[in-house]
Amino acid sequence: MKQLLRLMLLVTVVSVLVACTAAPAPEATGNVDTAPAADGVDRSKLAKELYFYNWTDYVDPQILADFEAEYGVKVILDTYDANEDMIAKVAAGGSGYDIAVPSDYAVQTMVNAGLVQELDLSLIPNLVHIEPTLLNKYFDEGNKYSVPYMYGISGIAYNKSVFTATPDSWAMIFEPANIEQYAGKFSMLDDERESPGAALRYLGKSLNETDPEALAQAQAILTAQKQYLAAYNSSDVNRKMSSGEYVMAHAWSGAAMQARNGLEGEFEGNPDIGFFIPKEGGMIWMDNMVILKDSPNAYTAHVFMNFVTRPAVSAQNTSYIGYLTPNKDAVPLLDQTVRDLYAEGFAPDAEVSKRLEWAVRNDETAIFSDVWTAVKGE
Ligand code: SPD
Repeated sequence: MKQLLRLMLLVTVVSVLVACTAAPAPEATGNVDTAPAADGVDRSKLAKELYFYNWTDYVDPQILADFEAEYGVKVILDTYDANEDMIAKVAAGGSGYDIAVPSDYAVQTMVNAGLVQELDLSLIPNLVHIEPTLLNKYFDEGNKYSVPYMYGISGIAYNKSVFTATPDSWAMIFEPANIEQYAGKFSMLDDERESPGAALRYLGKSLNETDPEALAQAQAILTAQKQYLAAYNSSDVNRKMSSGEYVMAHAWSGAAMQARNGLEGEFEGNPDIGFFIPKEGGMIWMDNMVILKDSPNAYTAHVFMNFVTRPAVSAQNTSYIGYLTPNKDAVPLLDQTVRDLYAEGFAPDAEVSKRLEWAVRNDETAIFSDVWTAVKGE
């Protein structure tokens, strides 16, 4: 009996020791000095690190440094260049990321696949600064899962010193007679919704068209174009346009803006770069912060989302990356250079807005993966 009691005592002592020395949980390991501060953030609940999975060239490093200075949380950034790549990595499980930034239709995909968690909107009061028409969008009514990060448009970036006439059509980048002479000097976005979508608009169709005949025509346009392309490229169009390696490119507005304006600390801008949305129309899209279902640091992720949605932070971030902020109270704070370039076509005016279309996701749109695989020959 005595031996049994001794054994039980030993087990209890060992358990207590293990509990005291075991690795701490991911969150609540950071700053344990204060209770909730005036800003409502409970520092004792913050993690030391936050894992942010975002698009390439899509955040000003300074705002990450500012977040760390204010909250003591280091943001570890990893990047991707396509929604589908990001989703595949997250879906595989154990990614370790806390926040990702899917585009509109990809938010729906992630919600349907159970990859994201519902937000506690009481922790994101800065949502009041978001332009109301960019909340409650079709891909996340009520913003139960996502907070708008940046939006943009997809068109053609071009070098004005090469093209003397002002271009206005997708023919510039699709018509064999126009592109032969620029073989190896232009690219299309490496994106299963963007490039087929551009070809569909060139054909006068919706970029969400899934009619097999229309898709076959779009596929034929892309296949005929392929031999002249330098690459399908979504990662460094900004650098290659800026350096002159490409003379034109299917591009996101912010990548074109970076080619024109430069990216501080990364590369110089090129004053000859222009950007336009073809008369046949193009895509408008919005990228949104979500917290992954298996995020180890969900409280800290909410605090980061609220920080990024402060008007001054969003304005600084937008002035650096050159996309469009959904934050209405950040707009008056943007750099004048960026606002001047918006007026030159790097943002849509009322007229251009009429020919923009959002990508939607439904049971039929999975066919775009097949079209894209066939075009790329993978
Ligand atoms: N380099 C940042 C790119 C952001 C692009 N957003 C995705 C648009 C998807 N149609």
